[in-house]
Amino acid sequence: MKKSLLASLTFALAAPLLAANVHAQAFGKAQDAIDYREGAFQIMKAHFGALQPVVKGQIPYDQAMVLANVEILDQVSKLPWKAFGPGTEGGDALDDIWLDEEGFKAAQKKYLDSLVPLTAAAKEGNLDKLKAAFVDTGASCKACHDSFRD
Ligand code: ASC
Repeated sequence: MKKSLLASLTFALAAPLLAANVHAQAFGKAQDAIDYREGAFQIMKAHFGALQPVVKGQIPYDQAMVLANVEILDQVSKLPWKAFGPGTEGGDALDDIWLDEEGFKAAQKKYLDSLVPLTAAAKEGNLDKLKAAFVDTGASCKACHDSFRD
């Protein structure tokens, strides 16, 4: 009993250090984290941007093309956030990301939530819904950039 309590306490104290260690392993240097998140954002930009001529009616609507882009956007959108760990300030990131963690989390959530109707519209093949969802996702990108990107 005493031994297991000690073990639990040791684990409770060590867990944050283990988590920090996992983070350090994922990104050996701060610049690796910056490169990783910027790479993810570039991919997101390319696949969100691919929808723009569709919603503007500049190219014919092609459901398979839209869905392929939205699915990549959806997957890659999971990636950049863990690369904003402590000590990874830099790039275009404003310090407010680390000073206002809750605000940054809320902005991430707003963006990720906006992908749900975007994905639904892409799957349904509904261009009107796609247009509306595209505007909402773009607004959430811009809102986060206005607050947290230089
Ligand atoms: C894009 C892109 C962004 C957003 C933003 C929307 O295509 O690269 O950062 O849309 O401009 O307002």
